[in-house]
Amino acid sequence: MSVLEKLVGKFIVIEGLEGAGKSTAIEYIKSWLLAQGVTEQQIALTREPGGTVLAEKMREIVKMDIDGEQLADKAELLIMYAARVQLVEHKIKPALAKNKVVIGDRHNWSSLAYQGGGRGIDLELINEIKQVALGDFKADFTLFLDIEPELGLARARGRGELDRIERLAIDFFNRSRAIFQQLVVDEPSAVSIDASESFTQVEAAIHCQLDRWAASL
Ligand code: T5A
Repeated sequence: MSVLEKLVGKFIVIEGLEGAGKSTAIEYIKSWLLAQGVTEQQIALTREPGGTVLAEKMREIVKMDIDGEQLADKAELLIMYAARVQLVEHKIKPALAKNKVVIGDRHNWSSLAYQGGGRGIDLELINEIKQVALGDFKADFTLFLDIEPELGLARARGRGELDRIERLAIDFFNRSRAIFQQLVVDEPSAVSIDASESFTQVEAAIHCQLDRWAASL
């Protein structure tokens, strides 16, 4: 079977803190896929929360600030999963069934890191909700872009105003990062990339890890 045949129908996810360079990295993954012979039409991009009309509405809710009413932590968690089910059922699974390669800007790990590590919601509870929402559905390959929260937030700030989550204290992001770092150790089909490096170095590291993964398929 050729590399191209092995790649189709795969779900590749990029995870990491704010400003780690996930949107930028998606372009590197795309260029690597094109070099393997995957066509533009065979590539589907998604982002979380969001990616369908209804899931984008849910994204607006988690991003918005409302005077006098805070979004409860568990409400935030459940909205993340509601948006995720919507995306998986209406976009990701149908695309994979058509033998597309799906590149996800964030997926399940973000909930474990942010709502689990950051907000302090029990990870077992999150895994139970994940099981109800998605069953055993998971990424085929995860690239975790690891970055110091201070550097990531500085990059995100350079891009524009920070939103409700991005304005949280640095400790929140340190706790989230620790969960991401543990998840990547525990998951054989995941790798960590040093995202503090230059654009060129991050691109080379991503392409190298994708080559290794493809060779293992
Ligand atoms: N969330 C999400 C949860 O709490 N739980 C969940 O389950 C999920 C799914 C999503 C928010 O929701 C939270 C997490 C988030 O707070 P978002 O707008 O999608 O919000 O936020 P991010 O995914 O964090 O997107 P960002 O745009 O902030 O970060 P990216 O995509 O990682 O970074 P990118 O590529 O836009 O780069 C940021 C800046 O850095 C530069 C870029 O040019 C850009 O200006 N840059 C570099 N600069 C120097 N060197 C490099 N190597 C660089 N790479 C990029």
